Amino acid sequence: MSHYVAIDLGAESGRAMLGTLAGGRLQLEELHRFLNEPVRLPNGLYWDAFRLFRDIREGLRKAGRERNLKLDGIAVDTWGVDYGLLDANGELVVNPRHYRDPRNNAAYDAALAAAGKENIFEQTGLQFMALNSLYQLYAAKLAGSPGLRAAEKLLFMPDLLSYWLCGSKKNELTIASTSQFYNPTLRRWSTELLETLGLPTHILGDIVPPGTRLGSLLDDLQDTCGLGETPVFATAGHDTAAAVAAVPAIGDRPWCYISSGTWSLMGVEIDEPIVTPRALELTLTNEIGVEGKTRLLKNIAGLWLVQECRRAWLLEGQEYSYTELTRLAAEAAPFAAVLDPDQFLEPGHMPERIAAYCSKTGQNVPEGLGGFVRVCLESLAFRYRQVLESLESLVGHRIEVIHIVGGGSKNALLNQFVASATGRTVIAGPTEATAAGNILVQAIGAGEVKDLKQLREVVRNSFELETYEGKPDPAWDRAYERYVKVRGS
Ligand code: LFR
Repeated sequence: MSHYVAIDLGAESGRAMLGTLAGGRLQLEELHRFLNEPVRLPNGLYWDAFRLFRDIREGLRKAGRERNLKLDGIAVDTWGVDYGLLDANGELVVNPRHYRDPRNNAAYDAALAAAGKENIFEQTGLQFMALNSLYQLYAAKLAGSPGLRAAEKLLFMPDLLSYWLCGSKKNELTIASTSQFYNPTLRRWSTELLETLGLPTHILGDIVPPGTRLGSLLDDLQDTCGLGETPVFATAGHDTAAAVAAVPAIGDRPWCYISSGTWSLMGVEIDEPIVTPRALELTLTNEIGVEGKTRLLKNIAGLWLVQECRRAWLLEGQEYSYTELTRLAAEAAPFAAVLDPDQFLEPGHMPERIAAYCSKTGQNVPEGLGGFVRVCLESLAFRYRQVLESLESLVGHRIEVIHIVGGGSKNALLNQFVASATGRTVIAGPTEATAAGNILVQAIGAGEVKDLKQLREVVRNSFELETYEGKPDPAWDRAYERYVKVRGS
């Protein structure tokens, strides 16, 4: 029997998850859960990196001191794109900014003007989002950041937290591939692109594949946490890559995945990136996965809309859990309005913005909290159908099965909507795909699990899955046409 800890950080919360692997089955248990709250300062929106590290240490302390465990590995995964900069002494000279920091928008326009959209896509194969690390770095340059000038090393969030755990400064491949300065075709940093934009290239480090042992937990952490010598691994450091690794796919029916949480990441797993004008037109992205696979996918705004509605209602003193909100949505009238979820990426005033969008597009404003949530969930399902069609047109075959993994796969109403909107088979679960992927990639690194295929076998043996059969449904088809009109194709 072996024990691993996955540190899994999402945009709303983080967890230390204990994974116990025995007889080809994985059992997960939450050791410590904590909030991940961004900090708004006069000059921008940041992550509280030190606070996160303190909570990581607390999770490890629970494993060591409270549970008396000996761990076979620890690894960190986080959301993508954000990074910290270190000077030559390893001091943090630029604290990680939050990817929703508004200063990225201007830098995005300026970078596209300077380097050219086609050129950027040819070199990186990545979808265009102002939050990508490339535009964050460019924003720092445009602001004349002294931290950027002093920087000797760029570490993405999982790299940075792993450095604080074990002292090794490496760039893990899956997270590096979300930056938009990694070239997935040549499989190396796109230094040419950084040079075109006058950005430093010496801050980029060695890229290591997921499953690499980075080092051992530092002595003082061993002491505080009551752990002995413990390997620290680079797992699939990008949470989406970890989740995709843990998709319980089997058989010959072509499948796609939706990693569902704050974001919905919808895509397919393929052997080589597709960096063609058509991929650019569809704004699909080629990120790298476990075993060097390509995650051809699309970012969709996801449950963020519901999270932000909930937060707004909470500020008004109306407190509802996600389960209650989903129940209200199930009771609300169908197809009250349709919206493009990707128009709502910025934080704040979500219900008001949704209402304004509905009025502007000549639709009725949804009624009640349930009405708003239902519109968000139905619109997500429409967007999934649209992205499914894009993926199919690019890979050139029909996709039969949609695997929904991650926290969002608990939402049975949304799962049913997806089956109805697409007419495909939906398989939901595991909800803990990211933590499972994190741990099982460590197990590959430790030589306990052989490869991605075996990893998926372990996942299938370990978690219950729910299946929803989709049948053609004229009411959904009509509503989808309305959605396409409102959104524009
Ligand atoms: C999901 C995710 C997405 C990435 C977004 C921002 O948690 O990692 O894959 O595009 O967060 O980093």
